[in-house]
Amino acid sequence: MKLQVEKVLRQFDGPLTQDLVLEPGKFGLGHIPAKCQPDSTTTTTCGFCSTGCGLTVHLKNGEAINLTPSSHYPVNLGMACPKGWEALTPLAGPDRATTPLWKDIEGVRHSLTWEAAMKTFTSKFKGIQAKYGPESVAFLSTGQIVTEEMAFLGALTKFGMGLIHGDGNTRQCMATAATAYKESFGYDAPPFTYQDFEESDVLVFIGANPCIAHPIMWQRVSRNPHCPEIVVIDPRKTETAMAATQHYAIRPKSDLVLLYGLANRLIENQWIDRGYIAGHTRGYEGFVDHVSSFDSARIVAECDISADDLERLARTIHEGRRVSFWWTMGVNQSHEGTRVAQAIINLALMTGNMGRPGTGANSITGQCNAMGSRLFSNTTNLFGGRDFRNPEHRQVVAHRLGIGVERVPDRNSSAYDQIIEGIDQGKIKGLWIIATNTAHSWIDQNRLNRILDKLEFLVVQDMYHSTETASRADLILPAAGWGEKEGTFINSERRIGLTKKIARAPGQALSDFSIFKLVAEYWGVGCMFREWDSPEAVFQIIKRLSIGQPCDLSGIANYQMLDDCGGVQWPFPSGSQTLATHRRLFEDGRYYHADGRARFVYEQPRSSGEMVCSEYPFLLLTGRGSSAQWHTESRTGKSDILNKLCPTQLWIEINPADAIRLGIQSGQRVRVRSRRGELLGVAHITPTIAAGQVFIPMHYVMTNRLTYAEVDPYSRQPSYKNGAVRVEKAED
Ligand SMILES: Nc1nc2c(c(=O)[nH]1)N[C@H]1C(S)=C(S)[C@@H](COP(=O)(O)OP(=O)(O)OC[C@H]3O[C@@H](n4cnc5c(=O)[nH]c(N)nc54)[C@H](O)[C@@H]3O)O[C@H]1N2
Ligand SMILES: Nc1nc2c(c(=O)[nH]1)N[C@H]1C(S)=C(S)[C@@H](COP(=O)(O)OP(=O)(O)OC[C@H]3O[C@@H](n4cnc5c(=O)[nH]c(N)nc54)[C@H](O)[C@@H]3O)O[C@H]1N2
Ligand code: SF4
Ligand SMILES: [Mo]
Repeated sequence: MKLQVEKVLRQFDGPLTQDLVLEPGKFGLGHIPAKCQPDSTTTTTCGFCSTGCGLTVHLKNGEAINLTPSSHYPVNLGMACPKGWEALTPLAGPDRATTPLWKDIEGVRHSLTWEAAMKTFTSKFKGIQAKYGPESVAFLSTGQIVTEEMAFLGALTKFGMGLIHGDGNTRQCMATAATAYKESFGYDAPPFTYQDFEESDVLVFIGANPCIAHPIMWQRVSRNPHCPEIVVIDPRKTETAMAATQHYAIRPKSDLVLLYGLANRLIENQWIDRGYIAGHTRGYEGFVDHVSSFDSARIVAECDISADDLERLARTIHEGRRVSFWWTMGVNQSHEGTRVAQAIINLALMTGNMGRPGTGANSITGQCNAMGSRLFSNTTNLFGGRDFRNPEHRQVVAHRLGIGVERVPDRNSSAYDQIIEGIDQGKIKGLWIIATNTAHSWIDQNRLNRILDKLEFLVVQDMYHSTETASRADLILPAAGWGEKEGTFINSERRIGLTKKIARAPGQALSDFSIFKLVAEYWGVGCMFREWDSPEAVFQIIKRLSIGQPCDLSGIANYQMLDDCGGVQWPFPSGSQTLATHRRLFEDGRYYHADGRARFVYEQPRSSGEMVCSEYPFLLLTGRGSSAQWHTESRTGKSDILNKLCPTQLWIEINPADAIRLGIQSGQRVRVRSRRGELLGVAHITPTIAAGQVFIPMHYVMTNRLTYAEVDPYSRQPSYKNGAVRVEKAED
């Protein structure tokens, strides 16, 4: 063990050496050297959104000096959004964490060596576990590190350190879609390929604003040669809604009623595909009964849409030969999001819009590796989409990893919100946060911060020491970021893409992979991870874990193959004969339930726990503000160029009628209050937001002071796009 620790430290204590860069197969450095000649280029995959664009990296002396979009990558076909073009800039941020940092009792930070940091990490967490039990330490991770790192973290914590509870920020984002797919299809399987954007003749976007959040997917829509009908269902007249052919500005959170009403119209008009329903689904008769009470009058009353518009929408779906349904956070982030997602799936099933080009019930993912997190982070599912509670699944995983099956927990982790509650109740005392900025992005922030204060020991592993969460940490572990390490991401269309080391991390920052390796050694479980010696070695382990699962990717030989093929979509089991550039699921109409049939899943709509009232008369929507801003802005905020592409101050979108009533003018300071907190921002008066609603982008730290903490009961995903607020002119 000693030898291993020294090896890791020797490699990363201090700046990287040329030797190290050229030494293949060690901690993220394996793939570059052959191609990394001075003044050469290489390719990589973007580390912001789930589109997963290919980028061409221009290198000088082996280091990136510039980026351009790759013209041959099947995802983006030569295009990139501003974040992709600017992806190198955040690496040079002045607030990069360059050594481990320890906060003393006066709150003063001190640099530590890695060795001291690891000793502190293990002694503190082990001490907490000894005092309060193994479950008193938990972790929160991310959809933004490579799959190999996620898998390492999941195996290390759950099989090595004895943790039960660890969740990811994908809970804030994709949990609803994952839950919906599992129940409906029998597995968490987004079925589409990006070519479907170009092959549909009707595209229906529900709670999705791809012009801002997935601009290159939107570019693919723009390339559609079939003059498609583009339908947007979003309470706001977003950039995407403006570009659509039909926009339905429904009442927020009325989606479930609308979609059941739509299903009812399709049934009443006999605009359904009986053959598909009979051949490939189960539960249709009950669904027909269920939606029968959702008549037009009810839809008009509850959704703010006219009967004519409802009929037009139903007819558009009926007349489309290739209809695709796309949803994102306007659906997932809702108190009943799982059922809304399934209502979308039901529409695709009942109209036979599955498995053919240009069709599908398609959830667009968010972060660059949301799909990797869903399948291989070992948080909500056991590796490969398996179930912790299933003894056979535990046995398979233990066997393939060569560990005792008793090391595999037989319980699911608490979800993110339950981990936070666990801290509040004093059950969780130690928390390790990796690559997510909880203190900014979690819902009902003032309460969250009060709860985080109860922790005995908080470790934050981040690229920057200045994030809202890192600022609260007892120990900061400095992490290398995208571009400073290698591994794979899985994008929205299930494509596994390679990302490479094209820059050196500053100071003593280490890749998350190397940090996990160090933790394993210092925790005393290094011997369990001997085979986990480089990202590519872990990729081979992941392949092994995937065998026999729908996400089987064992046919991908190695990283070189990913590089040569422009990424590979799962499934790709070993022995696969051909590798098509674009593949969709369910072409044979067989789903992953034992009987091969998809399920109709439905339930009565419910009200949210917070409604507008006379004291808080506005409904608050939050979401992405601009294509130049990424989440909590720890990365994009470093770029002068990106900062010029968006307003610098928190802006509040208010309808003109409301503004007149409140005496507010554009550019004036406005105070927004909820039952949980308040913020100040600048009024942006625009008819794109309906009267009685306000929209505030999520990128500003104050936004989540206002949000109302309610989760979908099945996915436990927070409902970020709902809550009652009061708006008033702020005194100067
Ligand atoms: N530039 C940029 N791009 C990003 C990100 C980023 O931070 N910045 N983040 C990435 C991530 S992780 C994610 S998850 C995606 C999110 O991508 P999107 O989900 O497309 O973005 P949002 O703005 O969060 O929400 C989409 C829309 O939902 C609408 N909405 C709100 N409530 C309702 C409702 O009740 N019903 C319906 N039908 N619609 C509603 C909002 O008005 C909003 O326009 O973006 C990804 N891409
Ligand atoms: N009000 C409101 N809140 C929301 C949402 C909303 O729509 N409205 N959307 C939610 C959604 S969908 C999401 S996905 C979340 C996102 O919320 P977060 O995950 O909190 O947002 P990020 O800013 O992406 O945080 C990632 C952190 O990881 C760090 N980091 C980046 N790369 C690396 C790396 O390689 N290693 C390590 N160790 N650190 C790294 C970054 O510096 C940053 O601090 O926000 C959620 N919060
Ligand atoms: S669309 Fe997403 S993946 Fe493509 S360049 Fe922009 S941020 Fe990167
Ligand atoms: Mo997300």
